[in-house]
Parts: sequence; C-alpha cells; structure tokens
Amino acid sequence: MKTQVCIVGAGPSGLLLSQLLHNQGIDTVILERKTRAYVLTRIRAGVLERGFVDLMRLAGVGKRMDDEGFIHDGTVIANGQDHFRVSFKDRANDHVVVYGQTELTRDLYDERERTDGKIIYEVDGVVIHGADSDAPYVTYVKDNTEHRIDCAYVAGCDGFHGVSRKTIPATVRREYEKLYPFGWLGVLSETPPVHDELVYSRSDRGFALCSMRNENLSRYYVQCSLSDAPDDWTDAAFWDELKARIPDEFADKLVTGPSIEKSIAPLRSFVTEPMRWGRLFLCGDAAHIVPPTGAKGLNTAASDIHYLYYALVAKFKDGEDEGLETYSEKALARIWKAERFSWTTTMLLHNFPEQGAFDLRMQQADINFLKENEAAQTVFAENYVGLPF
Ligand code: FAS
Ligand code: PHB
Repeated sequence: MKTQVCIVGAGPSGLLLSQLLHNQGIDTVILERKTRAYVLTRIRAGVLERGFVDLMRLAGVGKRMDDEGFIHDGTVIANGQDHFRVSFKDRANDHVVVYGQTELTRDLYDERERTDGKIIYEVDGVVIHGADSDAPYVTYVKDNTEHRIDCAYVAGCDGFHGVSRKTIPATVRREYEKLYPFGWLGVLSETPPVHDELVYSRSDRGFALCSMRNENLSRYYVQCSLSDAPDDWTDAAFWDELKARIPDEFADKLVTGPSIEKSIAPLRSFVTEPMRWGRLFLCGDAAHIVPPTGAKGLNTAASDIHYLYYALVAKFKDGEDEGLETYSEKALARIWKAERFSWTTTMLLHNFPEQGAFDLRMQQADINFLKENEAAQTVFAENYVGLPF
C-alpha cells in the first residue's frame, strides 16, 4: 500500500491531522491498535482553547461543538472556604469551549468515515522503518498477516505509550520528566454541574475540580494517593470527599448520583526533544504530557497539528521545506510554555507530602496574589485560553 502520510494513532491528534490533510487533497492512512468503540470509551479532556476550536472548524467538523459546546468566560479558584473568579473575557479578551474529548473524537471519526478516510483498526506490531531515509515505510500486523505502507512522511500520533517516540534513537532523544506524588480520581455522573463554570479548589485535604460535559453530565476530580485504585472509592466516599474540599457555598448545592465512569490518572510532566527525526514527526501525547490542572493536554496537541498540517501542505503543494525544517523548534517553543503553566497550576493547588509550614505559606501567598492582582490574573487567563500558535 502507498500513501503520502502514514499516521500512527487514531486519537484526536491523528484524526484531526488526517481530516485537515484530506481537505487539501493529501492522502493519509491511519493505523490504530484499538477499535473505534474502545477509543471512544476513554474519558479525557473537557476544555478546548480557541486554537483547537479553530482547527476543528477548519477541518469541517465544528458544527456539533459549536451547537453543544459551552462558552466559558472565566473560572472559579477556591482556597478553603474562600473563592474568586478569574475572567478570561476581561483579562484575555477570550474564552474557552467546554466540549468533551470523547465527543470531538466521535465527530472526527464520523467525518473521516464520511469522507472515506482510511483507518485500519486493531493493528499490532507497528514498526516505522527508514524514518531517516527518503523512503520511509511502516509495517504492521493484522489478522496474523504483516502489511507494509510506503509513504513520504510518518506522523507519530500514538500517545505516550506508542511506538513513534521510541523510533527516534535514544542517542538522539532528550527526555524531560517530572512525576507528581499523587493522581486524580475522576468521576463522571449524570447530574447537573455544581456551578456554571469550572471550580478549581485547593483545600487542606487536597485538590478538587468541578467540571462538566453538558447540563446533565458532570465531571469531578479529587487528588488521590498513587496507591489508590478506583474500586477503593465508593461513590459515597467520593462525594463526601469532594464536598469536604470545595467551599460550602458549592458543596451545599452539589447534586450527587451514581458514577457512570470512575478512573485514576497519574500526573506527570514530560517532553521529548526533538519532535522530528528525518521524515517522522511526533504530535500530541506521543511527544509531551502535562498534568491536567491547566487543561493543556489536548490543547498542546492542537498546536503540533497546526504546525505540521501547514508544513505538509507547503511541502506537497509548493515543494517548500521550511515548515518541516522548523516544526520541532516551533512546536517545542509553545509546548514548554504549556508545560510551565500546567506545572505552576499543579504546584499552586495541590497538597504535597513534603510541604513544610513555609511552603504552605508560599502557596497561600501565591493564591492570594492571584486573587488580588490584575496582572497575575492576566497571566493566568492568557495561558488558560491558550497562547498564540
Ligand atoms: P491519544 O493517547 O489520545 O491517542 C493515541 C492513539 O494511538 C490511541 O487511540 C491509541 O490506541 C493509539 N496507539 C497507541 N499505540 C499505538 C500503536 N503502537 N499502534 C497503533 N496505534 C497506537 N487533557 C486535558 O486537556 N484535560 C484532561 O482532563 C485530561 N485528562 C486525561 C486523563 C487521562 C487518563 C489521560 C491518559 C490523558 C488525559 N488528558 C487530558 C490528556 C489527553 O486528553 C491527551 O492530551 C489527548 O488524548 C492527546 O491526544 P493524542 O495525542 O491523539 O493521544
Ligand atoms: C475535564 O473537564 O475533564 C477537565 C477540565 C479542566 C481541567 C482538567 C480536566 O483542567
């Protein structure tokens, strides 16, 4: 089989890149190790920056997002019983869209299938060959038969546990990682959100986040021990702990209900450099991971896709190499700023086992400065709505 771009991974990164390139007449094949149904069972991101929203519209899959997504002009930051709002509109003249990753991934699958996109599901043993040559190819196994795809370029969109990043030789790769000593226990419940905007809460018992997917589907998180398993938490224990970590003003009106999904995500900051090796380009979680505190995970994938899309179009249409040559440098410049924001918000709002009395005072001073200082709120808002591509 031959194609212009072989994409490994049919998560949001791979699907969005494939649809954008298709609209420019550029042929792609996506290799996905799971089924579509399995990918759509993953409950992940909930907040979209303008950059991601614009790319979805450019790809022609923005209608349901525009119809069903919630515009949020700000967010609430709680600190014990105190809370304040940071206005994205007033401080950054922008907003975010709350629309679940599951739904946007569904929209991308539907459009790829409507436009005869070639997605090969349930593949095994993907290997990227000759990435540093002028004739790369990808092999994979399906139905106990090995197949080969010859291509001009490979986009590694296969997430943190994929094969693309590891295709870059260890002697070339530089990896940066920070592991956090806690996880997030997340619950999805068919209940109305506790507030019409997100509530990020720092409490003496630990971090909590009140988010949503729609007017009757809420997403909540509490910071938990890495030794916890979802089954260690009954629904009642989760709701009691969440109520204990948010101001009474919100806890008193929290509508609880049975969890329809309960999972624990470890938190890590991770970046691999470079994001390009020959004709292999890494995008999204294949290259970088952030703790979800700043709602940056999915949104950093968007800027990678933006840069790679325009670079590939310039190459295939005009023979220009500049976009491909500068891809890694440009993508990393924005990623490191998103890593910084995700790290600072995680340090600001979580309890750390090694924190001493001085550290706790510094955390309180940081939160109070954010509450009182317009410039601090502008920095927060501009990062949260998304720095420019
Ligand atoms: P993905 O991991 O989504 O997709 C990669 C795809 O490649 C998968 O479908 C996988 O099956 C496939 N694949 C892997 N290896 C393969 C192989 N060898 N061959 C073929 N296919 C292969 N971000 C936020 O902004 N907010 C959040 O709240 C948030 N919560 C998260 C919770 C969890 C548990 C996780 C893991 C991530 C969370 N994220 C969050 C980040 C998440 O949204 C990612 O940023 C987003 O999924 C990135 O999309 P992709 O780069 O497409 O990677
Ligand atoms: C979510 O709704 O899942 C969500 C929202 C904001 C975050 C993290 C997760 O920072």
